[in-house]
Amino acid sequence: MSIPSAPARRFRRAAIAVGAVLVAVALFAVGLNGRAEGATTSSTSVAASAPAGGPPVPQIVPKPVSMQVGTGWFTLGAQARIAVSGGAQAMAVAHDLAGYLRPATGFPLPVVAGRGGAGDISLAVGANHAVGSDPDGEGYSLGVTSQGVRLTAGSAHGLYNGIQTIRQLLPAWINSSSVVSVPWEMRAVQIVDYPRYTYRGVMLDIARHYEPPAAVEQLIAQAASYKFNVFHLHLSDDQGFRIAIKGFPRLTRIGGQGSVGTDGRTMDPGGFWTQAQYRQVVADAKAHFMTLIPEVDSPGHNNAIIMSEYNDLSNPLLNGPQDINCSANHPPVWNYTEAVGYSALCPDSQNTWTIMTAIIDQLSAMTSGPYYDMGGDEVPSTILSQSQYADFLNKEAPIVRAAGKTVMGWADIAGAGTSLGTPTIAEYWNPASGSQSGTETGTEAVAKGMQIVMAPANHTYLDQKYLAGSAGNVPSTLGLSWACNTGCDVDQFYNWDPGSYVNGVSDSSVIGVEGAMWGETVPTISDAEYMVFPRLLALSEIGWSPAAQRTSEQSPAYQDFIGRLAEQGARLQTAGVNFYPTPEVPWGLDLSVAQPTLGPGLTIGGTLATLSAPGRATSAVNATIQWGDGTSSTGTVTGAAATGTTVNGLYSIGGDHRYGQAGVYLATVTTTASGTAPASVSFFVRVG
Ligand code: TNX
Repeated sequence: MSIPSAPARRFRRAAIAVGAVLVAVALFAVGLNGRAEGATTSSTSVAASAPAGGPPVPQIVPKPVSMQVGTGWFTLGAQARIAVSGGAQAMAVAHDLAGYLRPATGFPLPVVAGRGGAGDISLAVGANHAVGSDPDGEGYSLGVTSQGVRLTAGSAHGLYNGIQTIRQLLPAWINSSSVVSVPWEMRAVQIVDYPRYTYRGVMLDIARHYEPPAAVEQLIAQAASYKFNVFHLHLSDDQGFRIAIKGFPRLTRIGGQGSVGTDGRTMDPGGFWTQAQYRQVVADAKAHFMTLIPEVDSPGHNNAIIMSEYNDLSNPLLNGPQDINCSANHPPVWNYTEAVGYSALCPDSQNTWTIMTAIIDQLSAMTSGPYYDMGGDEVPSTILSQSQYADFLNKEAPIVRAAGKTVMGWADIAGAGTSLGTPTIAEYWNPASGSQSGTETGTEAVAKGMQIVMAPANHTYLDQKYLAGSAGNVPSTLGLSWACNTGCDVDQFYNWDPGSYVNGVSDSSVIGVEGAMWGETVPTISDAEYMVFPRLLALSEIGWSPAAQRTSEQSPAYQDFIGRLAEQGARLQTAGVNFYPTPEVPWGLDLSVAQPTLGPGLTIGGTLATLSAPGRATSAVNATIQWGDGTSSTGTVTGAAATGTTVNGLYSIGGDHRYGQAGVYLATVTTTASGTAPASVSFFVRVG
């Protein structure tokens, strides 16, 4: 039998020893390359091995500050332990790591206190961590040798960031929720890593379309795996109010219903979270080392509040609440379109402040993080004069501060007449750059001593279409294009710099970046994922990695990035995350061994291997099976095709064969597709 020659990147071989029906199978240790890992005692015993050159160079997103790649590798084996020193929080991170690694490996990976030995993954807080500029203690040092993995950090958060890197050092199949047969090898590396920015956020709008807590937690988990540390939750807008507030049941009974496009709340019933659900999501975000920031937009973008409370005449807390309405319409009317800028709460209504104080106080009490977002965007002067607008925010900010939170809002809050105190965080969303008209909100925010989160819509808005034009709208049902009339694909999300985007707004004011997933056109979490991924990963790198020449599609930084991003395709697919397989990214092929069917007699068949091939139709992939007895045949490639709003699924590579005589054969499945390296996987078949 012949062993395929050394692989290109992504080329993998695994060996699987398959016991035929007539043979009692015990452990089947494979001597391929002198290395064999793992075996089970089931009738389809597995022993995975790997290419002679060891695992490929890791393709990590976001790019670490420094990574030295060695020549050897570490093999995570069935006996490995996760050893941890550093207290309860570090112990919790060790359990997180075990939780990430157990499903795909099937290994027990016990978490033990103390310093690990050979073959273990060791986590330690405090000890010798060689991290440089890291004021927030989020950095980590990670060493992989043939003897083991050692992760050290100054805090549990640093450890948590480090375990996300450990996941990416392992094969992409590590994200699978069921056991996968690949060699669990990690290339020898020395990594020192820490973030450029303090604030790395993702925002989700559950007001325009409701999302349940479980869906939001899915996004939190994905964002955390790319080292995001803020989850900004847009809870209220013109079309919906999504959180129960005691004393104001109509906010959710009336305001919680409906969504954009529901035309009178018939198509999409909307929904809201109970306070218990909100607390649970706050805790879940915290467990992922993400700070949850609640936003109830004000004084504009709140027709749902106005429609709920305008006629709340019997509420003992209110006194003639019809004076809350400063909208374009008197009385207010529902508007389920994507229109903006027509609603406003009145700053000089006592009822306004009774309602807003209840919202701010209750949300703040339930929120463990230090921020509360007042919104503050898009109130035309035809609705509220600038002085009324400023008056509103100047009244709201002290309520937020009294509730113990730092004020945050869209950068409009820096406009004339506002005096919100410090610290205040302004989120810059205007596409304008340099000193163009529209950048004033950024420079005004700096002038008022605010800290800035950079979220220019044409580089960070996750609801914008990937491609422009009617033919190119991918997909046609999702996305707006007001900020991206030439399209906002991965290149647009990557090629900009938060610290020099607006003249006068430099890294001395910028605390980070945020990607905003607005919900007008996005009814389901699957659709949201399609819009969020993969371009959120560009923001992950902008927020985390050191400044680079991120200027154009030709720049070395971008070329390096999309090569690493390509590797994330299989990780997203195995994690079950939907994404847009943009043609900008050179997606590859990645294979793992599946569970073939044996017998009757000397036959093998069924699914031999599982293939990740993002963005390629089954017809664009060729599969060949060398059965190990000198014969070969064409494999079938089957699986779920892409739709306008979903990525294609993982594919199954099938084939059937009858061996001429009993024996042990090394079979190899090879897949090829144009423009990318082939992928192969090998497995032993014992028949007869
Ligand atoms: C602008 S920018 C908005 C949102 C919309 C979004 C759609 C800003 C603070 N507000 O209300 O949902 O554009 O892209």
